[in-house]
Amino acid sequence: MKNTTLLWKSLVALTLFTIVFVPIKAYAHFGMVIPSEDIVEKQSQSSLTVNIMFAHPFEGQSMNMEKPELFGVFSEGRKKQLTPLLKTHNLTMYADSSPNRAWRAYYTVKHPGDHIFFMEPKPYWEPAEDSYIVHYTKVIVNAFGKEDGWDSELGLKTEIIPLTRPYGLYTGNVFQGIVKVDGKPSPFSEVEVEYFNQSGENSAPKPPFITQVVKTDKNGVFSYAIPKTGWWGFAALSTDSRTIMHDGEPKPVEIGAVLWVKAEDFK
Ligand SMILES: [Cu+2]
Repeated sequence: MKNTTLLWKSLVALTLFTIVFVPIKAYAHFGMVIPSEDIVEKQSQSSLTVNIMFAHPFEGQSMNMEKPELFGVFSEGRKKQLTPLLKTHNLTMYADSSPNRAWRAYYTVKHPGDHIFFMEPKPYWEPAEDSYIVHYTKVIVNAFGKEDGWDSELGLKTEIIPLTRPYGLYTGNVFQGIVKVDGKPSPFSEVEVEYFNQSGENSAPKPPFITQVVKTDKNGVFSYAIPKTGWWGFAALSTDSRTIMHDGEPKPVEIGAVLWVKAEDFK
């Protein structure tokens, strides 16, 4: 009798242990806006291909993405709508078994200065998180030697404003940004950091290496030292005050302020 009780207790304990310790961390999603060049020096580089996708950048998987709500560029102090330039694009990342819908725009940079490309996607329903996801995504392209405007605030719902110039970064540089939600600094909030593992040549020694996590300080500022050459994405996550109905139920909306920067090694 006693033994049976003990057996049951062990079974219950084992079950609880399994439930509690099953990994709950889903892959990190990132809105992505990746231009063919982040520093345009000459006319021959000025026709940019800008790829827009929603993906797991390290693990090489993409999601089907609806046409973004808004795509544009901010330069010379003004925002220009580029949504009509968007074309669908079949994207197969290295771990995708079949292509997924992504977007692409061709844009020619005509004048010197910083160009901030920004994208607001349609809410993406993620069953695994029982939540919608909206990643307001930015990338900055510098043109023809004029460094002016990269630290401008566009007034997005949530936004990372770089404190470090977001181009011409060496591998190993510390990158800093301030996270804002509704125009106010967002203290002690989580920023996920991920490497765009384009070729799939890189692998993580253990799962926590895939998505790096830092938090903002009391002023909404985060810092990250970039360990490898290539594109790096920063996604500052929070929950929107609005909900969106899904199958007759209001569901939370994860909003992300995403910024992509490129680091390079010494030549
Ligand atoms: Cu996903």
